[in-house]
Amino acid sequence: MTQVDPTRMANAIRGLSMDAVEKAKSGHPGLPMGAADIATVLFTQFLKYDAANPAWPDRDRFVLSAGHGSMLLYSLLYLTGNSEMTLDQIRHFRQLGSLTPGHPENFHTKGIETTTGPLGQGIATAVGMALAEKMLAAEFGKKIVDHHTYVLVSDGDLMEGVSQEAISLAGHWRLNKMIVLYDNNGISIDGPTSLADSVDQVKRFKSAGWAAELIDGQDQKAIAAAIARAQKSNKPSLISCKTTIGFGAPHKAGTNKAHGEALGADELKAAKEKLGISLEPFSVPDDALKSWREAGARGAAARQEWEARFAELGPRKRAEFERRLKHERPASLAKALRDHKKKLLENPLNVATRKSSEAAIDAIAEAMPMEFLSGSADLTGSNNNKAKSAVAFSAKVPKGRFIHYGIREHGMAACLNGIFLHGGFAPNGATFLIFSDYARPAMRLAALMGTGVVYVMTHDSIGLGEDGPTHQPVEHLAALRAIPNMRVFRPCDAIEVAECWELALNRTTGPTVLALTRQNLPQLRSSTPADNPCAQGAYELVAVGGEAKVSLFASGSEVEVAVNAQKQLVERGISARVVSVPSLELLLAQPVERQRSVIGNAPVKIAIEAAVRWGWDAVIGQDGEFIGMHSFGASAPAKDLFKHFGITPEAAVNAALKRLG
Ligand SMILES: Cc1ncc(C[n+]2csc(CCOP(=O)(O)OP(=O)(O)O)c2C)c(N)n1
Repeated sequence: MTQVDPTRMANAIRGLSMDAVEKAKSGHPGLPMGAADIATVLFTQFLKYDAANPAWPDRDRFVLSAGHGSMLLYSLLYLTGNSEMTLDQIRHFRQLGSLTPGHPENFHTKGIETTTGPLGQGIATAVGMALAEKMLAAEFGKKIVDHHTYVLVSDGDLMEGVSQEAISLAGHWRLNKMIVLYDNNGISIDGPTSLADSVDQVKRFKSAGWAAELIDGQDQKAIAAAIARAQKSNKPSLISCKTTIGFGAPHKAGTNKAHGEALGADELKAAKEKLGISLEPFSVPDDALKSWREAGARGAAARQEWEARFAELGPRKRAEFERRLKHERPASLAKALRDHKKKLLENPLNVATRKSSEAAIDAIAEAMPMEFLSGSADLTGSNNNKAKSAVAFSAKVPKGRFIHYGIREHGMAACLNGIFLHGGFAPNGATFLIFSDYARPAMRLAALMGTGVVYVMTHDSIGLGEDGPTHQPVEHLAALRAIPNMRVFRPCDAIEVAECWELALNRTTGPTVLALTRQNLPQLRSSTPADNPCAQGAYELVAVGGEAKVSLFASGSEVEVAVNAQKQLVERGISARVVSVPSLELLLAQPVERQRSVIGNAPVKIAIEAAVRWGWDAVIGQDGEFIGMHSFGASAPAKDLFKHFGITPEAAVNAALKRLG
């Protein structure tokens, strides 16, 4: 190893970060300057990674939870020798098309583990990564899976509520290979954190079952000693590193002026002079760069040793590991669901879709027992997503494949992202649809990143009944459908449930919501075409010979309402058809021709959904009839509520008759 003063190594990060923010005239120099010593120690002495192979399976994960400090990460990628992260990319920080966007995007830049920026998400996602590591290590052995998850958090990360959910879970699960480095600079945007905070973070983490200590975060020896201690702990570890934001900037260091704007030419020059950095923009001394590159190549030997160990595995185990990490589904899954649907045709299941989902889950878990990973935010008995064969996961039972998340919807959703990003599992998490509100920030990130996670969201309308309007979603379907790359399925019966589960599990480029009922529903389908009719979002469930006068569109529990309305219309001599719409946004994403053929051109178009109208105009037109919710719900038995809010076959029939004159 080339011997270079480690402070000069850290200064390389500081110089690049200052210059990039200065050139972009936007960004956050304070965090990279303050946390440069932490990052230098971690990346040169501890982190197991190979810059030439950023996706090697047994690498340590590093998550920059405080995504606004992105220049820290970009500097590290460049310095350690990530082939795509050139100096030119750093010069184009925050510019269109560059690999250096404002906040780190894992789907955009190689070497970034997860997308961060919304504070708190990174640490919560990292818990999922550390959990996946523990589970996979128990299954495949420590020779194949044995890595740490390091996270750099800021004050803001630890103020966000989701961090509490995350650290509670990590402590409870004894995720001792998770090590959180806290950039404790006591400054946020408004000024000192004392304006709004007086939490003792060391005590807070200790009370959640972590090892925690406070150190001088500008002292590289102290940082190294603390990480070495953390690696030996049998608990997850917090290292609270007291740092100075904007370290080295003579006037702005230690103040909120260093947080989120360019330092300005004078301060930048003065900072560089103080730190002994060349005034030439974007320059790194040769010896420092050489030393950084050596650090980046340090892990190549570990990777090669891992590859040799991996090669010793039997061919079946090797293929299984590779398949799992690539998120490919086993052939047994398609067969299991085919058999399951066949059984449903023979013995129809007239139950709530949450119950028919449970039946589908039993079949799925049999086909992929170790990778299908369910969990619930304390509603297991209501969400029905625990397979009969599944055992509860715990610190002592790492092979368990059902996770009790406690009442932590947000932490659960972030954890699902981390599990998926780590690889090896097809995770789903469950709660009531109404509480998607509590999970939404992580769900949005799932859609942005394209993580193939599944949300089992039961109690999906006023049909849940007595719990009343606090628990009855009305705007949630529309709100979730509005998220780009989020797939929302609201299946109408046991067959659609099986079809939607299949689509959800095979969708590994984005998340899927399964909105399921509490109340019983009849099995409406009498065939299971091989091409899975749910795949196009909507299909004709009840056809009519010739031209239809009325087209009825519905999702989920209201498909039954539409089917009954259709019967009544036909009895009155009015030709009517029913289109089941398990996924409105998927229908609207089909080619126009396909949409036209499904929507048809009946003079009267009626949509029925026990939710708000948003989105349906694209199917029924602005002048179409909508039978659904126009307000919050109410507390009463479900049957009374559907009548009270006018979501009945009679209401649909009356609307059609009125239109037809
Ligand atoms: C959920 C969320 N809320 C608000 C913001 C906007 N924001 C970005 S950084 C920040 C706080 C900065 O303080 P700190 O976390 O201590 O970072 P530092 O000042 O040390 O860079 C805020 C409020 C955000 N990114 N995410």
